[in-house]
Amino acid sequence: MPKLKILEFPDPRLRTKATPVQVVDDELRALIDDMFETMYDAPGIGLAATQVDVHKRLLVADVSIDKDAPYVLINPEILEKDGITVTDEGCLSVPGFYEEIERAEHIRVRYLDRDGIDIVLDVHGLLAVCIQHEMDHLDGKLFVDYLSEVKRTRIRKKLEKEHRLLAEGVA
Ligand code: QAP
Ligand code: CO
Repeated sequence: MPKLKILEFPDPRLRTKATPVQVVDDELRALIDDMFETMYDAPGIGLAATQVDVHKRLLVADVSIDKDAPYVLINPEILEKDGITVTDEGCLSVPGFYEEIERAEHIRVRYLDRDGIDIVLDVHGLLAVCIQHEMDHLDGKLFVDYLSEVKRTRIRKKLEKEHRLLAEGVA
């Protein structure tokens, strides 16, 4: 069983703007481990702390096939972006829905790793897309915000109905 519960759209807590991490300590590393367990269990390729109702600027990602390339980004900042790429994106907080989203193809990102070491990394492809998606979560933004209001409303109503049925004990 994963330790953490993932908030689902349209939960208003997903709109919280996360605050910077002040210290990278063992307590934070325990949260990071729980986030990886929750992400791998789902299974997913990225998870932001916001999605587990912890409003700190922290995300985890692993886009590898073998699930052996974990990334932890604490207080991430994008220094540079270029190019455009379109990806069929999903989100653990919007289960069952996938849409094509445009993002930068390449980013240079600065962050602290799980040891609190300052890193600058050039990333492209799916990992770059995933980091941008997860960084949006830290600002209370979801991929559905890039869609038309009609599409977003349709997704919201379907998930609200699912949540209602689950609460009633159906399904
Ligand atoms: C973000 O999303 C991402 O609907 C991470 O039923 C996704 O890990 C960035 C998932 C794609 C770029 C491309 C979604 C699992 C996982 C679902 C995820 C679902 C089960 C989403
Ligand atoms: Co997401």
